[in-house]
Amino acid sequence: MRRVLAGVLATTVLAGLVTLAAHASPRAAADEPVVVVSSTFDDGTAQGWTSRAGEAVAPSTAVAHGGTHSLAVTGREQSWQGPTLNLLEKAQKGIRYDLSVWVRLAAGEAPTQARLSVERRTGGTASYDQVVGDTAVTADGWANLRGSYTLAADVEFLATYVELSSATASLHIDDFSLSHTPLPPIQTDLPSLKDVLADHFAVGAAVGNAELLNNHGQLLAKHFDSITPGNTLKWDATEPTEGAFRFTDAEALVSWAKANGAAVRGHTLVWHQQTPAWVFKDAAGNDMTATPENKALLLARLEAHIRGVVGHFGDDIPVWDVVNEVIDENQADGLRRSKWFEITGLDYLRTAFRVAREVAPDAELVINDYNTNVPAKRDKLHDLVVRLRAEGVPIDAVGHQMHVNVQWPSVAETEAMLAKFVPLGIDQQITEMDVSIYTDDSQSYPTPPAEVLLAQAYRYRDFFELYKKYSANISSVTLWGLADDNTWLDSFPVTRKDHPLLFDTRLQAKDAYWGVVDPGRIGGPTSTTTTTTTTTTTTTVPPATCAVAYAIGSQWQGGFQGEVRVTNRGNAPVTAWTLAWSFADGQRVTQLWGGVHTQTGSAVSVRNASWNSTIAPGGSVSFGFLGSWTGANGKPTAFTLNGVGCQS
Ligand code: 9MR
Repeated sequence: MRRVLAGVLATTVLAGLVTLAAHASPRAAADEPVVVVSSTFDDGTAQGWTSRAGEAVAPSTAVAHGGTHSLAVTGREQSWQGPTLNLLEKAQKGIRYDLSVWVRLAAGEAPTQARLSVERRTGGTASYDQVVGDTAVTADGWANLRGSYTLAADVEFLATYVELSSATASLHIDDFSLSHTPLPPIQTDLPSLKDVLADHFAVGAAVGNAELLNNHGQLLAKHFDSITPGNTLKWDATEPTEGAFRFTDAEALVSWAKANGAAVRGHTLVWHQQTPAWVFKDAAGNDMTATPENKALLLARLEAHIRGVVGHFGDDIPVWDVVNEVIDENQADGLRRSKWFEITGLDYLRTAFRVAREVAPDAELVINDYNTNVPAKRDKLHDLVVRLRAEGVPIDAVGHQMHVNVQWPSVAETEAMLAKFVPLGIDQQITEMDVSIYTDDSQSYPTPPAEVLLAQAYRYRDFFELYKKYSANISSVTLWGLADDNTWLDSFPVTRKDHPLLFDTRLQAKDAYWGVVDPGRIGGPTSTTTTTTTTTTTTTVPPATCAVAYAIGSQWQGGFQGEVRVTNRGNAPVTAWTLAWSFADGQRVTQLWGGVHTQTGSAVSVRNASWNSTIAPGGSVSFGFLGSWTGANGKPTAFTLNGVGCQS
């Protein structure tokens, strides 16, 4: 099974509720968790939980994590058997849910491992998405399985379930919860990365299909003009069994890209990971050894795979990571000892590029690798590219993954990496960049320290400055993820929350974003993850030289989104501003972007963010906020800018 989302996110564990909450409202207030399902079994029923296939589930008082009951599961005969709950009417597409369940083995059972997964079916085809991977469980205590899941497809069946590595062990589960925390709107008033970088190179993000939807999709569309499917074009996703191609997920991404004017980077045709076992079985079904027959069979499979995948998408995918991670600088010849290499030598590389060029003559063909800044690896990659191109192998570009961190590598070493390939006259692409906040495996921050996030912002600034310097040689820069809510670094090299991207877990711009867009704004108060105080100097404006437009963008039970535009009608710039008003109906601002707010009673005061402190004559600034209300939600009618009344 493929891991869909890493799950080390803060989940609100809610115990004690028995009821199934009504359908989650996407208009619930941002940042307050909404519990969609809570199963405590304390009413002595199974609360909708059933067995997957014939095993018995029943409320039990033998053990309980909280309250009086758990759910006992007995009579299992297969490892995949276990308790399951139908979520079809409960979970919505495009919402990131937090799932949590407590698991304990029945008395006397030997320790084993438990997993939490989701089964979904579309058009009769089942997919199994793992939410929480193997977790040690015993009969002596409760283990918590907790992770996140976003449904990205239309489904006719949706259920979560717990399974064990042991085929027969009996178990208990308790205090299951399915909840989600609504996201604030994305910041629409920020410069788009793709506009800021338009003169230099395309800017991309690697995504899963869940990130094409709702707020994630809006953020992706606003900032990126290239997208890379993180997993859906890999061999295990596209040809899980020989000749049976599956393109549904990748097709959804390609359609989205077309509709939103983004290019697609195809990733990846040949890799030593995420390749199904059948690829390396010989004609008799045994593991291949290096024989001429097996070499011919493997190359034929490779050719069929590339014809199937590249041929399917044709012009819709104009660039392919044809081969991924084939260099091992610790080998004298620099070549990774993968199954591909062991059985075919260099011929898998020759075949892959030749066939890709035949099937997609106009596509750009890339050799992609990580740690290409490391001099030994860089040089081995360089020499391989030179050698193969001399033979006529059609390699058009070198992909530098750039999985880096806040300290490593140096900009100088990275520049040497780019410079090394310039004499080849070959295109270069940054294909998988992220900047981990960690510099060794022992670190783990419950909350990322402000100084580390600042250091990260300066790293982004420095790397993007370098890329711009080489922009004649670099056609695209792709980040390996959209926002910090979903990054492979949450589970690599150890499990801990990382924050390696430009947008935070609530999809708001980080200082890292400003590092790319406008380094002068690093450390400004718009950042949601650092606290920096700005000193404001007040410029007094003459009377009635401002105009304020206050609008309620949307309103729902108890909450609303406000949008405010302040225009300078005077002849002099306003170099720092504070806008004040009073709410008549007891409303409260709960979150604000594009400024810094305080509220005392009904009096609201919003001062500028660091980056919008100046309002030119005739110019305006905007900010938005989320608010709460009860009873009435009248619009304020009187505003002051720096203490002076405005038109409204
Ligand atoms: O982001 C991908 C993650 O979801 C997979 O679990 C992982 C392991 O196969 O692969 C990740 O992407 C990798 C990419 O395809 C190649 N370079 C390294 C990336 C991070 O592991």
